[in-house]
Amino acid sequence: MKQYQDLCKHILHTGTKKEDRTGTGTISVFGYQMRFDLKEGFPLLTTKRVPFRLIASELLWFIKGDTNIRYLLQHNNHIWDEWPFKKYVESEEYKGPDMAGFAHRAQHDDEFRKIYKNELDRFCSRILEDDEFAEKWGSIGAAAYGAQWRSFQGPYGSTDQLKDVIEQIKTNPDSRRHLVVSWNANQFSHGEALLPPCHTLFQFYVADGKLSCQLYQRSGDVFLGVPFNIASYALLTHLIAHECGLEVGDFVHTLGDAHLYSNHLNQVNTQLSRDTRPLPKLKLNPDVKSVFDFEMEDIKIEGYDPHPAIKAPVAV
Ligand code: DHF
Ligand code: TMP
Repeated sequence: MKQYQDLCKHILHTGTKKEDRTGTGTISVFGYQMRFDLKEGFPLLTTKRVPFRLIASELLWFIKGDTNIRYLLQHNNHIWDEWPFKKYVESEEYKGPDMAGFAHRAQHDDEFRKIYKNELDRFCSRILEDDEFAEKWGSIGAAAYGAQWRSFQGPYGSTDQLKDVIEQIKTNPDSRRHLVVSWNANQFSHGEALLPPCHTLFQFYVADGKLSCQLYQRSGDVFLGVPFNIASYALLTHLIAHECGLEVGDFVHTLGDAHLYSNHLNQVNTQLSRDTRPLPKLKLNPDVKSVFDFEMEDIKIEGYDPHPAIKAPVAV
């Protein structure tokens, strides 16, 4: 995927050093757009292995309207653990060893890392086993994606944006209003979200029997989050096209603050030194008709032959 390599190079060559909320430091640019023709293959990076299984289970979690990490843990998906964990260890209810600044400390202090991993494991086990604990501490916030897509709250009640947009694509394909918005300014300004949504808005477009999608992402962690986000929206576009009897068109990815964290630069350079390989193909179970009925076993990726995975710490 040359588009992604070009984005990394663009940030390295033209980006500005910028501090950030997590205290890690970034190189950043403002405003960037990539376009992927989904007919040319499924846009999963080949210059490092990206765990598609985690992307698919996260997307099914959003589609279900779920915001509790219990579903992810049941699918052995740990990409969201740190944020509910942070809320828990900063609360009155937490009585264990001090976890202040755990993400930074775990990177530099081996002794601490063991204690932290142990606490995080215990947290995850309790989310899985204890309903009350999961209810109280497992949520990534009532203003998170799943809730915004399926039950957007407003003065007129709740709106199922995803269901509505699919219905509109079927019945009124030429509409210029096929939008889903996750940015509920009112809700998170009142402390509802642990992380205000990064992918803030997406729009569909139908022409020549093909479904295209554009995402506006306000903030993009180009090494860790963005490869997931590209594949996730590509998969969503495929699922909706499948239900609506359309072919897939383009995925257009527009980024606001597109950044490389200062502790991801070696990893990015390794990635840039590798050749891109042919893209894999997505195979959906033809017997499943509705976006809302897909399960993990109905979604397969074929012909994925990437370079090895590259580890990097996530900024919390
Ligand atoms: N915060 C930050 N700073 N960056 C993010 O990308 C991010 N993404 C979130 C939540 N908060 C975030 C949700 N999505 C990973 C990928 C996506 C993601 C969260 C984490 C990640 O760590 N990916 C690893 C593999 C992880 C694993 O195998 O469990 C990777 O190498 O791609
Ligand atoms: P921010 O809220 O301060 O912008 O921090 C969010 C960080 O998470 C930022 O580095 C972007 C990154 N991110 C992604 O890149 N993709 C995602 O899907 C999510 C949830 C976060």
